[in-house]
Amino acid sequence: MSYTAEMRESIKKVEATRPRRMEETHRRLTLEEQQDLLRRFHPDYLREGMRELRVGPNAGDRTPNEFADLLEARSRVDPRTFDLSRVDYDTDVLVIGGGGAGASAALLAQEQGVRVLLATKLRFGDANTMMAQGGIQAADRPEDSPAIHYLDVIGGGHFTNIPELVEALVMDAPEVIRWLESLGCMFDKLPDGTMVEAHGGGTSRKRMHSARDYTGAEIMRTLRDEVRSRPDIQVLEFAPAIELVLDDKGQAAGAILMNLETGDRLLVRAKTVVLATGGSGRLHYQGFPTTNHYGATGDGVVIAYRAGARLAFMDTMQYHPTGAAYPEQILGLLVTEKVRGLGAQVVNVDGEQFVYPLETRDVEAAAFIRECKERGKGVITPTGQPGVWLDSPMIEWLKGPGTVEKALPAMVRQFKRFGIDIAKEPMLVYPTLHYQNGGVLLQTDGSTTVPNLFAAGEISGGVHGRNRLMGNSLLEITVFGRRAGRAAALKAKEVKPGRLTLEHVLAWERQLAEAGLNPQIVSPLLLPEYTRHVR
Ligand code: MEZ
Repeated sequence: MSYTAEMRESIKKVEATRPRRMEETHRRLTLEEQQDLLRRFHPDYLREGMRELRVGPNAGDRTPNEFADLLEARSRVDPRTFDLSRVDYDTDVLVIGGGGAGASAALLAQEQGVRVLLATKLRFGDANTMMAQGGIQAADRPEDSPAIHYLDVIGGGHFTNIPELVEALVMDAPEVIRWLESLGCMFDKLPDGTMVEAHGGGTSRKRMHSARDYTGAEIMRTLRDEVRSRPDIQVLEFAPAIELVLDDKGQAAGAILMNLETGDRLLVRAKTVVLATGGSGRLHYQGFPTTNHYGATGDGVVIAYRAGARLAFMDTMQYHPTGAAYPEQILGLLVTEKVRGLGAQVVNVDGEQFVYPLETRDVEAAAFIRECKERGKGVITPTGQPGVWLDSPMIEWLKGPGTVEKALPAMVRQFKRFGIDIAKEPMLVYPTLHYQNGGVLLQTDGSTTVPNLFAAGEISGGVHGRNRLMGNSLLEITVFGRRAGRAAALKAKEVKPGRLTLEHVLAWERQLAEAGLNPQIVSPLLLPEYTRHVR
């Protein structure tokens, strides 16, 4: 397929300015300029994109319309007729979610000697973890420290993050890297055995550990293999949770799962529950494409909210600046930030740099949108999609021939299928929905505001504040997955379970009615509309 004639004309300009640009870096924006850019161009600030919740613990808070509709929908379960006396599975810790956070939680829970059941909507490993590319942050070099990492995270989140959660994140990070290595994770290393570490947007030190540009896949492979090798962790695939079950003391006490093939309901009784169902990119806020896997429909947040869990930062989503804008077949797929970390600049239709390449993601994305929408300096594809150039051939000039193939094999293949050689030609990119900054409010041990309900990973809110830095999601899933798994297991040893009940679902129906709502849709969504075949 390759590029059209018009795009090739623009690429000539990119090539013409490259020698000059090699000598110059775009200046960084001041704080005032960043704030102005965000207010005017970041999708979070579009008023019509969000609405206030009318029921539940966060009534009055704003969240994207699509998420609000699901949070305020009806249950898939009829609480009047569901038979809670017929228990299909009995366990100590129920982990819901088969990505990196769920796997980490299951491992640490099992190490406490309790029974663990991990239930997941699709296959074990079908998760955003698998699709994370560029790396995982950890301050483990002499010139770095968790304190510096902390400052970067807080700065990246525009000083809105919950400080204790950030402290937990950065303090556990070096240990998490050692743990992953001990389980067999193969990080990139120099010939002398030291880790290759790079910059990401908003980092003041090189601390991004990677496995080429399939870091998430390598971490997920490692964690999944480890779970599979421990026979006392039971794994149930194609069994999404559709409702939490509480007991008559108001404690989380299990969940109702759905057999995705038959539609049958399965009741799991548990002493504690860890929710690790990931994000919600497949809700396509404001019509954005997404980097997320098909199951990212916000299910865990929905069922936690109905059970009374408080949410935080639900009005902020992350739009990754570099989603593929061309060819259309890969629209919205991730082009890793590592490309910019390796030195590639971002340029407009005339081949001019218009933003520092490693501003924090929200600022970078807003700058791309301004360049295309306000300044008219984007490149327009045959389907009308705007984009800007990510000048990947610069990496070969800066770091030597062959670097692109060596450091970015997944990217090379993603574009080669369409006749584009990213070592020689730039990639066309535009912001894509990547990550849910907010979610279920956590304590540092992963506990939530519902007794015996824990959460970890992208489902949670608070650690990143209003903007997450690259490489802190693979870190978050492992740090908080481990913490939640351990805490849930310890709690399970002392829990005195009560009688199972779905009273909270009845109470939810009453709240909807009192607010004058009569929603016709049911939630959780489970899969996006365009894959709809579930009962
Ligand atoms: O943390 C991320 O979101 C990540 C590593 C993405 C990327 O650009 O590669």
